[in-house]
Amino acid sequence: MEKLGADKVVAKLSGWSVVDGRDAIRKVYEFADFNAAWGFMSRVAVKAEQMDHHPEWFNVWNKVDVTLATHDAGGVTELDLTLASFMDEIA
Ligand code: H2B
Repeated sequence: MEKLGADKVVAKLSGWSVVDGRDAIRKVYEFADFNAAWGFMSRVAVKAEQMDHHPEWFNVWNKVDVTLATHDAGGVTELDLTLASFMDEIA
């Protein structure tokens, strides 16, 4: 899969930033409580399985810290843009 690059992809999104020293994008989502955060993660998990494209993420109570990159490509691709857009849509 062709690398688009983190810079180009964050320009098309809102609230995402380029990870320091790596071709990857990151966003921290904040929800009302753990239940809302976990609901979000559950829906993203189903989508990730369908896409065979999985987030790197870290959850503490109502926060979900997400990093996206395409490991096979060694950088940010269309798959990351698609998954990030899905996350923004349902958050
Ligand atoms: N997720 C992400 N983020 N990048 C990948 O390159 C990737 C993946 N590859 N999920 C898939 C699964 C690969 O590891 C398996 C073997 O298809």
